Amino acid sequence: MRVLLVNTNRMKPAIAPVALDYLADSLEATGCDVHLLDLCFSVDTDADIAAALNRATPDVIGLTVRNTDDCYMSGQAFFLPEIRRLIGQIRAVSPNPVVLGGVGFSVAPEAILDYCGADFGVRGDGETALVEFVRAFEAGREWQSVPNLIYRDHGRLRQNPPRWVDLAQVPPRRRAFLDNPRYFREGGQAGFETKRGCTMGCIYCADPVAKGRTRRLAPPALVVGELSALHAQGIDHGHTCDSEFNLPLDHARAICQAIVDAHLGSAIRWYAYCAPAPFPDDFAALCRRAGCVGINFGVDSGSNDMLRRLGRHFTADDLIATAAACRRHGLRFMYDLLLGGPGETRASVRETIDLMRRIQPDCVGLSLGVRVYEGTPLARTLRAESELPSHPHLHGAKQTHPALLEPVFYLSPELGTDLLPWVRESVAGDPRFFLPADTGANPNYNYSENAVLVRAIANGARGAYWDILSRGVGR
Ligand code: B12
Repeated sequence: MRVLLVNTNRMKPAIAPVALDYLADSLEATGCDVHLLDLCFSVDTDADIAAALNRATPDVIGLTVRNTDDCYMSGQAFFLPEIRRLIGQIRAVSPNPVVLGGVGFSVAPEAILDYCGADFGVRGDGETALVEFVRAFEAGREWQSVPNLIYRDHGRLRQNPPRWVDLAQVPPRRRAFLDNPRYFREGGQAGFETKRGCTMGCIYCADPVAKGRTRRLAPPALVVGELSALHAQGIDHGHTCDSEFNLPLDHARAICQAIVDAHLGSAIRWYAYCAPAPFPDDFAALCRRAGCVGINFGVDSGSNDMLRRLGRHFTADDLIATAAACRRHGLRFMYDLLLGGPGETRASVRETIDLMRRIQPDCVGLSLGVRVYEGTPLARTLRAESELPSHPHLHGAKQTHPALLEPVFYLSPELGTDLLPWVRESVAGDPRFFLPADTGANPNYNYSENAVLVRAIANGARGAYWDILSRGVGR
């Protein structure tokens, strides 16, 4: 069977769709002939679609939808209309099934499938599901046995029960399907994954919705093999693709130790998303020995009251201790804020900004307004208060799909109006704070179409985007 895998993410700097490397490995291991259409670098998407379909004559066409939108209140880029249009172009050339998958897709899979007019969808892990879908399609079998599959049955959408992939059973990750060297040249880093799933209860987060709550841990040898494969292609800067690398801590330790044992710690510099706790001192030391050079901590707030409301499991004291551990072991670190959630006031924002000024992380990413995603506790609470999407405290798209597809953001009414000038003033020109693009001198904390980053990477900058921006490269 011939399968065409299509990358639909065209944001710049270019981020490789890691998923397609993984899916290609699994499909090829079962004898499929797999082709790539990477629209990220395309200058004429319609011509490239026609050419790829004519060349590959695929039996199945799979599109990855990593991002439905940029998840940033002052940006509000919404990608699904373009993906719907691309599917229209595909249909004009090929009658064969179009399958959607990806983390963005998996947040609201049925609604997105319907919106985009695709034939099938896979929610969550794709390795087994896509292989089994292709087999079922080839054999003309029914769809019921294909895990995670969404399909139409007599005009109604049905979703098969999920089956999580056992990451000890996937083939070695060769990282050879995509043009990873080009992504490295133009995107400055390569993603790699150490686990899936999140058990935390943060009220706004779409990760448990898209990835499930069951943790699937990648064996350390799989991760080391993947990093070696990237390194052999000249790629020496990486970024984890997990929700929070240090949860569970034992697994993160095992990954770091395996990287050290494989002598990759001095060859590769990598960055991770982490939770602010647990982050013990010896773990910080081990991370550094394993080649980790920087961490983006999902902090959200410096107010204990807000942390509790957001469903976070740590306190402001943890932020102080974690910062000290990073400093002691030479890790650069960023604290990521999510301001404006339920209960946020100007006093709690002030408290947070003051704490950041005291702690002095290398930089502070400031997002204002909380993207409300279908399936999250926040969406449920807001729905109980008022009909969605017409809830009075939702901002953004004037009209949005009932499944909240177009970007909408919650902003606490207690914050009042004219917020951005006030935030800018509170930050008082401190260049460590990354703000929305329209706020002037500070670095723009939206990595979608970020021209400063694109330029810096073209000039040789490598690493996590916050690190590149905070070093002032390209400014
Ligand atoms: C790591 C990461 C980053 C890193 C990337 C590092 C790197 N070099 O890869 C950085 C920091 C750069 C980043 C930036 C951004 N990110 Co980001 N990122 C992630 C994260 C944590 C991992 C993505 C990933 O690669 N996962 C690993 C792969 C293997 O998983 P996967 O794509 O889900 O694929 C699996 C399945 O979905 C399925 N599958 C995938 N495709 C297909 C296709 C088919 C046909 C099938 C059948 C199955 C299938 O199979 C795969 C294997 O099982 C996700 C959240 C998450 N936990 O996934 C957010 C996430 C993707 N990011 C998000 C956003 C918004 C952004 C930004 C736009 C933020 C901003 N405004 O700046 C930018 C965009 C950057 C860009 N230029 O593209 C959102 C997207 C939300 C949405 N609904 O659109 C996410 C989901 C986080 C969130 N919950 O809000 N990000």
